[in-house]
Amino acid sequence: MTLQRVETAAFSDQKPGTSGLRKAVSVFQQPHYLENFVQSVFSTLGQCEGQTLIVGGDGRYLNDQAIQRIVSLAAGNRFARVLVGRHGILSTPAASHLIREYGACGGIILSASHNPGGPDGDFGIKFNAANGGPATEQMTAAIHSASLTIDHYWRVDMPAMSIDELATVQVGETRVEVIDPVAAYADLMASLFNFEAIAALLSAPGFRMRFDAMHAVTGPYAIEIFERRLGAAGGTVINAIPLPDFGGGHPDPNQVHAAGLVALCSGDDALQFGAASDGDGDRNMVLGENFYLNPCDSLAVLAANATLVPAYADGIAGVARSMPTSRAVDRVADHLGVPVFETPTGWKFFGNLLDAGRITLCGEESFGTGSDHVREKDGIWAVLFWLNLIAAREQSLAAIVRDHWAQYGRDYFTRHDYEGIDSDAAGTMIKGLIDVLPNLRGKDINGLQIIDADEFAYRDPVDDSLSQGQGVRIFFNDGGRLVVRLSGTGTQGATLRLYFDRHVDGSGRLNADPQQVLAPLINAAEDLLSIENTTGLDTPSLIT
Ligand code: VG1
Ligand code: CO
Repeated sequence: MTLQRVETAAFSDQKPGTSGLRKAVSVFQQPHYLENFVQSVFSTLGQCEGQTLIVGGDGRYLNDQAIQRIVSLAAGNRFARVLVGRHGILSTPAASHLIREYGACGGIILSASHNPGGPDGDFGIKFNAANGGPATEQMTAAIHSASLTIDHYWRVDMPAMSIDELATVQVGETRVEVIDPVAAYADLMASLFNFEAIAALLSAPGFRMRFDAMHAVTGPYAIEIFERRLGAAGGTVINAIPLPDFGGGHPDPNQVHAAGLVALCSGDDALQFGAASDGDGDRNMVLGENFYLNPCDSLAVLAANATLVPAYADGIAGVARSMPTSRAVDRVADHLGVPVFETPTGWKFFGNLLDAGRITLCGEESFGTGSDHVREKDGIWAVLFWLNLIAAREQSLAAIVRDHWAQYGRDYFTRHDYEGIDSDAAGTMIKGLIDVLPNLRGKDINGLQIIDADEFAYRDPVDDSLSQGQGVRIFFNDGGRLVVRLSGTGTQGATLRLYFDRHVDGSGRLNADPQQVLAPLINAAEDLLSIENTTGLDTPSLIT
């Protein structure tokens, strides 16, 4: 095995988005494309000698090959130790945990998360730093600038190694260990939740649940945790085998892409509990019997009930939510007398707050919830949290949420996505909106009045860094809010995201359809943005 210096030319399109570098598989198949980016990560880290690196992915197409190439690059950059998940598998939260557990300087997670996989789908590379969390904005910018000037990378010429059995192999100066991807994570979960109470719930007559792994990474984790350790009946975990193309599906746990699970939780024979996760295991959708739980409400209810879970029995230090997430959790924080932080979209913005002990729980409207147990959102963790609450409160999921609304009121929320639209048209629309922001205050639209409008900027209270241009917020006189931003995770054209929320207090209408309650705001958005004209779409591609 020899150390090689390989000459290369920079690519101009390796700027990471909201969550890593995400591109069509064909883009990653260009010679040197993957190597350039990974070397840019290692060069940004600086000193790799003597360090430990964690590597794994969600099992999608290219995962195996990419792991071989990353091991060879890690050896070329003289890492002391590389830990690889068996079969190349590591969920995003499990990788975050391993980085922390092994004192690694970081980890590479191969995933395009909820984007479809397969040869015609997407691939992605995320780098998480030593705290276990996504690289900060500053580090991401440094990686991008390294990718623009790279002219060589280092690798060790090695035969393909087997990653299907636990083993240790020496590659140059680097010890490569294939490890169990599930065990440490399952142990962590057992240390946080009341497994005895959850096991009793799962075996109680009249409680039936399914966990839909969507043929993505959580299958092996869910089988170990729900079926083996908690004793749920065989078959509780469905679509449990990770497949390179996710069985042709779209591993995004929402009402549209997990429609099969929604059907199982609907009707006369509905299950009492359903849950799903995404490609890389960091998202969650949780359903009750004939009851859809909005992720914004989920975060609020978890915060309000946290002390019922052993890990949070002493209370929570604070909470954070991404800006587009509804303000439901803010009401809980006020009630508890703990701080609430509003951050830009993307988990990287929670890391400093978690590291500094300023928050314990955080979440995003995009089916992401998490805590200080790792530095990523965590799908299975959220499901266990809910099961723990249902067991502790001896109430159904719907009853818990309805009690919550009765106390705090309900923050009706919906997100409308317009996918695959023309990037230039989308950019022009957003720019046009930003230009008129100063004139919007006081304007009447469709029976509503705008009381405030701004472009969201965030100053990190820990390191004082400033992140600007993080989406437009428009506040209305009925307490409603419209948020407008473009997605940073798509790979084709642009995706316009519109987020609507409005609070109704506890004595008001609590069980209405969010689309109806929010219709005045939705109509105001059409008036303000001429969405149909700009996007060419007369209805959203996706409504959550
Ligand atoms: C989306 C979500 C965001 C989430 C990100 C990564 O980003 O809106 O809340 O953090 O995906 O999630 P964007 O820029 O497309 O809106 V995942 O599960 O891809 O790691
Ligand atoms: Co994900």
